[in-house]
Amino acid sequence: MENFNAAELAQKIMERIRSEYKELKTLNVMILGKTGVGKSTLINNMFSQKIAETGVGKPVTDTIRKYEKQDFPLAIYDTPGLELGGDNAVENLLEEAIGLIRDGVKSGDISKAIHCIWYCISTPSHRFEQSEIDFLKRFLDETENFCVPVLIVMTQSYSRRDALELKHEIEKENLKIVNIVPVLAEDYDIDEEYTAKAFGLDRLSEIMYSVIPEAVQKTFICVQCANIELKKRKAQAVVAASAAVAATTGAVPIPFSDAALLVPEQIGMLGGITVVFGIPVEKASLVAILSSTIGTAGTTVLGKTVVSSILKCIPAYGSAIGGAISAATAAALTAALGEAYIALLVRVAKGELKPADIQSKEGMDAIRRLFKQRLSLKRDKDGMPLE
Ligand SMILES: Nc1nc2c(ncn2[C@@H]2O[C@H](COP(=O)(O)OP(=O)(O)OP(=O)(O)O)[C@@H](O)[C@H]2O)c(=O)[nH]1
Ligand SMILES: [Mg+2]
Repeated sequence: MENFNAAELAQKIMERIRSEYKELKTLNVMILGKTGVGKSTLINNMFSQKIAETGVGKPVTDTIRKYEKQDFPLAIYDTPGLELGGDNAVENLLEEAIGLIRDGVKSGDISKAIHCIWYCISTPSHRFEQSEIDFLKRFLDETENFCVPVLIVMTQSYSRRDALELKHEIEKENLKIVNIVPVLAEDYDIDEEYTAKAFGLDRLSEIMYSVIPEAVQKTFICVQCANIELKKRKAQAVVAASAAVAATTGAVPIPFSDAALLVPEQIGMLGGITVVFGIPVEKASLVAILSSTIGTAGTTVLGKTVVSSILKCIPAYGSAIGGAISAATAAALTAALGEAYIALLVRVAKGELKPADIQSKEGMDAIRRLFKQRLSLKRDKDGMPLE
């Protein structure tokens, strides 16, 4: 039997993470809107890497700039400094934006296509100006055949009442768009005493997820940081799938000595969850996580002693009968590990814990506690919690 230890396992998970990242198709988002409406602010608060903060981006055309970061599967096509005054710039932008969308579709390559377009209108402007309506109508008419979803994002919506009024006004135009989403990307200080809280990015995320091509949905979940629930949901699906496979593996009760059969599935699961969260996790953190849960360095993960010591404290699973763990136990162990890891990464995603702190005593105690708590839940035969 292969004798895994935490360091080896962590290495395998790191490799898995790298290969999963490589497989992600780049998500391409185009963002249109007049200068100062908050396009850059929106981008920087929607995605986990501050892609539009540094540098000026690469000019793709006269009016369009492309922002991307190495090893981050996202490209933003931004239109900074745009004034919609009915001059040449508008004509240029229309032509260039439409050309870019057309070329992407024609290439037949999903990585080159534009997958979603945000048209930003600033709520405090109070008006949906005629020049903007004309621009948008032409743009929508000429891109209709390419079937790229267009969302209107109402930025800087610190007054919800104004946002609602403007939203009604936009709705009257019956534009061929997917949705109109009011947002406030960052908290806004109205005066010394009153601050309007950021809102709406989670909803924008949810809507965007539902309209982009399936081939880039996984990428979107990874790169967006505005909707942690979305990440959690996707990660839970990874856990459910892995637990189900573990249950099959254990359908014939697994002798302790063969419990490592579960390991490939658990490597895939931990790698998959890491990519969903899009958080840079170090190898040392993975070692800490594995050591605090299913095994310590040098011992066989899920080996006899580990399994029996884990199971001793869970009456529901009894002592592993006849020196073997059952299918349900295999599924439960796998699910508990996955769920504990998700709970930990949620804390990191919310900024309650730094990625580097996973290796600290606090991080290790947290994951141990989470794992134990998850193990104590009653579960069905596929490892899913009953309550
Ligand atoms: N507090 C707060 N400020 C915002 C928000 N959105 C935009 N701003 C502010 O509005 C100003 C313009 O925002 P940008 O994001 O630079 O606008 P832009 O559309 O990228 O502008 P250009 O790049 O010139 O086209 C900045 O001072 C932002 O800080 C928001 O949601 N909250
Ligand atoms: Mg900008």
